[in-house]
Amino acid sequence: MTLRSPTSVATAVGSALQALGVRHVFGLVGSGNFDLAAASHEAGVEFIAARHEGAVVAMADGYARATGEVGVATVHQGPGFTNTLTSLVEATKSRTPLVLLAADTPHGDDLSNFAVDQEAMAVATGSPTMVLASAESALHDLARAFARARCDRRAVTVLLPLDVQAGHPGSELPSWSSMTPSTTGKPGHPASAAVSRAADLIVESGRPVIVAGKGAFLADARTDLERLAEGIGGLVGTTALAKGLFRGDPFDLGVIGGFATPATVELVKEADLVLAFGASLNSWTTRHGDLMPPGAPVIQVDDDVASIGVHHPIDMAIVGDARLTAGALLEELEARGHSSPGFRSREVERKIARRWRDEPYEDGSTPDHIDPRTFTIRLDELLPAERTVATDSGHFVAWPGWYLDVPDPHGFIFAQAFQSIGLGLGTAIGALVGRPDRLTVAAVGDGGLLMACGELETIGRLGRPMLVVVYNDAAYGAEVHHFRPSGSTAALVTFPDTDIAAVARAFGCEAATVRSLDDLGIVTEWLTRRDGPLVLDVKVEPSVVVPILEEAFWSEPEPEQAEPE
Ligand SMILES: Cc1ncc(C[n+]2csc(CCOP(=O)(O)OP(=O)(O)O)c2C)c(N)n1
Ligand SMILES: [Mg+2]
Repeated sequence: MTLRSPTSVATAVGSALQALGVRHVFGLVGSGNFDLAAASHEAGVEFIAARHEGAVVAMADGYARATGEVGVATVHQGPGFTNTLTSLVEATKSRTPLVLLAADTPHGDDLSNFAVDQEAMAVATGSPTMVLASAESALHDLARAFARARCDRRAVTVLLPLDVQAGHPGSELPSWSSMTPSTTGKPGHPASAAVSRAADLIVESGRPVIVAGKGAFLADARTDLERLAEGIGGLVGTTALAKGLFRGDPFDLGVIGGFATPATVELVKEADLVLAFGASLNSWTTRHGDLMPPGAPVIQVDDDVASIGVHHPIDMAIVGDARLTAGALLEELEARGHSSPGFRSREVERKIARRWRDEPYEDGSTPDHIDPRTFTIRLDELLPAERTVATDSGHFVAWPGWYLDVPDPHGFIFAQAFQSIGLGLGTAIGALVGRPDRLTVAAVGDGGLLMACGELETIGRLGRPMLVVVYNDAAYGAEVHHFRPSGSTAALVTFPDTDIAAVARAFGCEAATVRSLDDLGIVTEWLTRRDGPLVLDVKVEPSVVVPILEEAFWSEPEPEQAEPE
């Protein structure tokens, strides 16, 4: 069979990507997706080659999070596809708008080495899955996949069997395929009775707190939520996924949840009403419920009824878009003549102004290791405000979560719905490609870095300005700290130190080892030229442990994902 026909489905799909508005495709090419990738490249779509398919999908995921556009990935059939599974689950759980174009063995061919039931696997990840059934309908199905990804915010898998790819496409890309969704893809007007009941609770409250999640960010609700908060005297805060949403607001509590400052914890506990907008109130946001003010009613606003009351008990639900509901509530309260200073006082404003960097700590640095807090506080001062911070998973994540500010939620790529390590480097590369106007900072542990180490070659090859910060404790630190209290040996989760700077240099990156603040001169100097990637192998003092992890690990977390909608 040949796939080289200029009029094959493979080439038609590749060229159609340009017409669908795709600017970048992340991929790893084998014979099964070569023609598709080459055709898209020839059509003017930039192809970013990765070194592992797990990173291919992570890159498309990070790209979508950083830009708001659909991330597009392509892989070879069989092992090329199975290598994507972990990052595909992450994207699926996170409702990332993404299209994965995976080659597949021809219909009915079970004898190929590459044969495996890809459709069953894709379905098992939760990804809406389409198998291109015929050459006639191929472009129509492709358009449907993109519409679903874009408007419904889903990570869609499109399987392209080789026999269909070799056929002649029977139709053009349909004209509706360039449709753009309304802000959230849903009408989302709240019921007026619900708005009225919520207003009753708000009028009675003296210390309301608004928790905005990813749903509020996607609904573009910042201004309306701030106006509502001002009208009712409320404080505002976000989930981790909406970090940065209220940046600059004097009554912004910052992240409510695992990354919350002591002042935020104290103030949230004093609230007498919690209004959650597009936030599912999962166990990370509520710290297993500990953060929620006892006895205070909780109103949850979400345009997806399936998210209501899933993680935390609530007193009232409003099914509606976060922005429209905030506007409707404000209108109702204004009609009632309600306006209150509520929780807003000079004293509260002063308390809120206290960030993590203002909390005292005893510097644990030694001659060979730097205290990760000391390092990250200085890094935050050095970096430009226009930045994207993409993190991996692990014990270290608190340091960037606490100390690194971001300009808005597009600038914080926190792909933790599946809580996998090893995806952070890929999501950071996606953000780098999608938002070259911001400085991309990948914050990863040594364990996560080594899992995705081949992508250092991608970073070196791309040669674009990007900072990779490796919090290197020569251990799976999260596991060391997890099992320490039970007296278990750390031998299984500690390793000899790896010279990550040397590894990075071998892959074509500029790199430096950091053991003290004196070693950060290179960052200042590099920032003035930003002529390629810089990898920092930061030898962090392993005895500095995040207190919140102790709560997270030793208070039996619920078995659920870290996806605050
Ligand atoms: C794919 C995967 N494998 C294993 C784990 C379990 N795990 C969670 S954190 C962690 C250690 C991460 O080590 P590192 O990246 O060095 O960060 P650190 O915890 O040391 O700061 C491990 C193994 C996981 N979450 N995902
Ligand atoms: Mg580590």
